[in-house]
Amino acid sequence: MDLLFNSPELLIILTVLIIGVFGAFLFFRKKKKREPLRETSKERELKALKEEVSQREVRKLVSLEDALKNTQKNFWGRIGEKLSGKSFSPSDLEDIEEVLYTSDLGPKTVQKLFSSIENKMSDISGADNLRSVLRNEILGIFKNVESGSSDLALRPDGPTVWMVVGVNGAGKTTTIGKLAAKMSEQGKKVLIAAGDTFRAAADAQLKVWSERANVDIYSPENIKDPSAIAFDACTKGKAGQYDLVIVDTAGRLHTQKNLMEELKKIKRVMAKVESTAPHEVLLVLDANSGQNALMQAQEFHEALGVTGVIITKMDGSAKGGVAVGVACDVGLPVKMIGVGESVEDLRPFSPQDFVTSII
Ligand SMILES: Nc1nc2c(ncn2[C@@H]2O[C@H](COP(=O)(O)OP(=O)(O)O)[C@@H](O)[C@H]2O)c(=O)[nH]1
Ligand SMILES: [Mg+2]
Repeated sequence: MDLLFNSPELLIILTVLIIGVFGAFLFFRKKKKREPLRETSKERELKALKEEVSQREVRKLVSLEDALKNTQKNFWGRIGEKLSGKSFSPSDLEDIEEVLYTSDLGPKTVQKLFSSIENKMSDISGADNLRSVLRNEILGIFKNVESGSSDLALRPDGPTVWMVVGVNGAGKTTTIGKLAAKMSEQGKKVLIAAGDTFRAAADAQLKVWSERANVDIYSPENIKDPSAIAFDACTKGKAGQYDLVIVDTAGRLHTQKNLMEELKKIKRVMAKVESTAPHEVLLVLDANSGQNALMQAQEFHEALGVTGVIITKMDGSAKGGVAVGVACDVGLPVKMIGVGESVEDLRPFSPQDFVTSII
C-alpha cells in the first residue's frame, strides 16, 4: 500500500485501469439493455398484428341482423317512414323511387324493383304488401345468378386454386385468412401465397393469418414478381399434395390498367401449372364503396371472369344493398359476406336471411 502511495505513476495507472473496467462494464450493460429495441420493423408489425388479432378473438359473434342494421335503416327504414301507418297510394311512388335510387342497389336493380311495384300497384295496400313484393323480387334476383350457393369449387383430386382479387383495402388478405381457417378446420391441406408484393407488410399480415389458420404460407422474400409467386405456389400445391392453394394479389386503384394486365398474367400462369386453374376467381368488394363497388365488379369481371363475389364490411355499413346490385346489375353470385374482422365473421351468403334482415 505504501508503495502505491509513494509511486504516483502506479497510482495513475491503477486509477485509469479502474475507470476503464467500470466504463466497459457500463457500456456492455447498456448495450444489453438496448437489445430488445433492436427488433426489426417487420417483427414489430408482426407483434402488433398478433396482439390486434388476439384482442378481436374475445369479441362476441355478430348477428346478421345487427350487422345489417344500418343497411336496413337506409333502405326499408326510410320506406317505412314515408308510409308510416297510412295506406299505400300512387302518390307514394315518387318517394319510394327516391329511396331505391339512394340505396346503392344499382340502376338496373332499381328499375326492376320499381317496375315490379308499379305492376303490382293494385295488390299493394300498405307497407306489408310492399315489403313482400320487394322481398320476393330481390330473392328472384339472387336466384337468377345462383347467389347464396356458398360452396366454392373444390376438386376431389387437388390441388384446387383460388385467386383472390379486389382493390386495395377491400379485405382480400383478411378474407383469405378467414377462408383458409375454415378450410383447414374442415381438414383440408391449405397453402396460402403472398402474391401482394406491392403493399408494405402485406406478407407479414398474411403470415399472422397463416399461423392463426394453421396453414402453410408461401412468401418468398426475394421474389417480387406476383406471377412468379403464383406459379411457384401452384407448383408447390401440386408437389406437396395440397387440397387448396389460395393466392393473394395486389390491388391498386391508381394504376388500374397495369393492375388488370398483371392479374390477367397471374391467371394465365396458374393455368400453365394446372390447366383448369384457377378454379375460382373471387372478387372481394367493400360494402362501403356502394355504387363504386358495382363499377369495380364490372371491370374485374370483364378482365378476369370473376366466379364469385365476397362482400366485406357489411357490419355497420349502410350500403349493403350493393349485394343486390352485384347480382342484378353485374350478374355475379354473392358467395359470402364479411361482418367483422375475426375468423367467424365470414359467413355464407343466405339471400333469405339477407332479405329479411334489410327489409
Ligand atoms: N369491419 C370489418 N372489417 C374488415 C372486414 N374484412 C376486412 N376488414 C378490415 O379491412 C381492412 C383491410 O383489409 P385487408 O385484408 O388488409 O385488405 P386488402 O388490402 O384487400 O388485402 C383491415 O383492417 C381488415 O381488418 C369485415 O368484414 N368487417
Ligand atoms: Mg392485402
